[in-house]
Amino acid sequence: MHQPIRALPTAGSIVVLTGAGVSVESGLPSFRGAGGLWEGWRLEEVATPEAFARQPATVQRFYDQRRRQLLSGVVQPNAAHLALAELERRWPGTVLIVTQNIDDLHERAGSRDLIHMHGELLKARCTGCGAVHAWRDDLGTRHRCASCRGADLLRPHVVWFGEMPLEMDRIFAALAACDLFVAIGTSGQVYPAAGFIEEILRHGRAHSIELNLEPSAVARGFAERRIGPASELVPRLVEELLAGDGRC
Ligand code: BJW
Ligand code: ZN
Repeated sequence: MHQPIRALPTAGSIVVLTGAGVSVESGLPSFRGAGGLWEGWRLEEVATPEAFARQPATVQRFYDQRRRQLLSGVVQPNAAHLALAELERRWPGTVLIVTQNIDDLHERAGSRDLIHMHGELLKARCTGCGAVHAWRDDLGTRHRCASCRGADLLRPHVVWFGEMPLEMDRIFAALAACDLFVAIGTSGQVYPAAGFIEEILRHGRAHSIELNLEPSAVARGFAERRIGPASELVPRLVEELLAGDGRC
């Protein structure tokens, strides 16, 4: 039923879904492994609009610390980010990366066709007028919007539980049309991303591969599962794809 990787069309279209696991080896912790708690809070207590309404200073501190860490200079793209950027440069078809991550490591590695479905840490959004601003400093609770100059808070431009992820129409169109779907370092516990493999199976045309340290919650849907660190598995997969042995 599934096409083996060697039967991919030479100029086929590839969709890559990435999760926190792709950035772990760059020094950014994942959400659900060890260290999944932040200052004793569960993620669901700091990543919801209700939490932001109740305790804006705490939620801002969570993101301010992560923004500082991202910009510290210590955190850099790893071999997995770099290999995906190389795939986009050299693959004769299309490579779309759909990341759930709010870091900018794919961009820094050189990826260009990229959707941040859960938003971006280096942007802030006005809760009044909705304007989105590039943002590299702490947000705290005292900054005001340069567009409307209103009294409403600026919030991180990220997607919290209960909010609609970004660019879903484009993502579903790409899933429907792709020849290969690869999921890297994501636990398969958060929807709608966890449901993308179902979408692939429903369309019945793409080969699918999961790369993870351990099988995700939705691993059984994938045609192939490869177990190991992203920094090793991703460069190996990219090499195989670019070698193109026996592709039609
Ligand atoms: C390695 C590795 C290495 C480690 N190499 N691998 C009941 C049932 C179904 C759904 C729902 C439900 N109740 C509520 C919902 C919906 C809800 C949801 O899914 N909740 C679940 C908890 C059940 N979803 C939503 O609310 C979403 N919106 C929504 O559904 O809107 C309606 C809609 C309907 C239909 C279509 C479209 C929309 C919004 C979800 C927003 C998630 N936001 C967060 C925070 C973002 C900002 C931030 O970063 O702070 O996004 S939560 C958090 O989880 C973050 C992540 O992007 C997301 C996914 O986590 P990820 O990336 O999978 O990380 P981990 O830590 O879980 O896993 C890491 C993996 O890496 C592990 O597997 C490791 O093994 C692996 N790994 N090291 C390779 N070196
Ligand atoms: Zn505004």
